[in-house]
Amino acid sequence: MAEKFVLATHNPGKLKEMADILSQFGVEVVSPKELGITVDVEETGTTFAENAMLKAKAICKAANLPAIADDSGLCVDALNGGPGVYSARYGGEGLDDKGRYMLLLNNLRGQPTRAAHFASAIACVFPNGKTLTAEGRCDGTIAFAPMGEGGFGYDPVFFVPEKAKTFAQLTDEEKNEISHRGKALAIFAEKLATYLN
Ligand code: ITT
Repeated sequence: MAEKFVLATHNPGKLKEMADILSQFGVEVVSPKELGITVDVEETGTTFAENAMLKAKAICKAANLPAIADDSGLCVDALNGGPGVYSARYGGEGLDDKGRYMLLLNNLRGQPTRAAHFASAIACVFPNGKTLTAEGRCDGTIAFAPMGEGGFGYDPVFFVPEKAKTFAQLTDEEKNEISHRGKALAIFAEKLATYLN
């Protein structure tokens, strides 16, 4: 695929995963940073799909290139699906990734269920206005303590029963094979190939 796509994300962990996964499908990408684009998109949507579309539209307009965005989050059953679309802002501005997952562990103390899933919505917007979308999810549980050093965000506390490991204990390849983002991008890549042909 000769056309270049700009990845509409400022999250370095997400950017690396998206670039790695998309390269397997022959999709060439650049980061907003490489293009000197600093647009900060307000995520005013109530769903992952809405927020992904907002980000992809804004970055496509700024770059005049097709843009691919991911909006994702961790949905915890005992928290009625929270933090969900608020995952990046859980606990307020002052917290880092570790602060957020430690807060989550605290808030789950004594809860009868630790079931959770990660969700990812992908949106791609072309300068001609055409859009493509895809979604993926990965089921798991919230661990009782953080384990592993890999990945980013909530990975140290997201436990995948089939692997008997947290996302942070998997290699990048292992995570991408089963993750919400890996699944969503695989579906997206198929739709993209159909569209470009
Ligand atoms: P961009 O909007 O710039 O892409 P962001 O981090 O704000 O970056 P989101 O609004 O989609 O992105 O928030 C998703 C949050 O959900 C992210 O910051 C992580 O805390 C969490 N998250 C999503 N996918 C994850 C993954 O694979 N592993 C761990 N945490 C993840």
